[in-house]
Amino acid sequence: MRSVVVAVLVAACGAQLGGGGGGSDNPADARIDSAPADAAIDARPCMGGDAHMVGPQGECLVMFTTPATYVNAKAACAAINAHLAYLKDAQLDAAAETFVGSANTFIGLTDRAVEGTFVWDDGTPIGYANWHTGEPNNGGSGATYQEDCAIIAGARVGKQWDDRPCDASQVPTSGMFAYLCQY
Ligand SMILES: [Ca+2]
Ligand SMILES: [Ca+2]
Repeated sequence: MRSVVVAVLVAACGAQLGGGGGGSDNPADARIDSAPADAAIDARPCMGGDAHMVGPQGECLVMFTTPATYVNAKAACAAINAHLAYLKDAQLDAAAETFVGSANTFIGLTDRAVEGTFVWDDGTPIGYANWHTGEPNNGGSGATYQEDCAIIAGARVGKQWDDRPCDASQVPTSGMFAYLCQY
């Protein structure tokens, strides 16, 4: 049974890669090899949220505009078998920043584990980054609170990323934002 599932996955992946032409098959193979047997390539249609769009690599980005804490936003993404967005390249980041408009929007990037070291929620160290000038600043000098969760700063001129409080426990007027899920 398992070999049948893998064969289907390989076939589906081959079909996806077919349009690109000439690319190496190795990354896709590695993904299949390391995936749990039941982790099918996500063939769901892109849907849900207050708005959704298909990203440059076929990702589905799902926008929720009702402000939530980072923890609740992360849980809400998990509830639709998604995760807070990982904007690991400029192409996806640009698409996401346009998509969220002027809303300050949580993505799946924090330095909650080690202050000053931002990692994506899947444990990947930050590579591509698009911080707003002066960010991340953990609230700036003299701040009496922590900023450990990254947002697309939709409300700032030029947007880009900013670290903000993960919830409203330390700053009642901050810490709850719209959020962007991805699958
Ligand atoms: Ca921080
Ligand atoms: Ca900041």
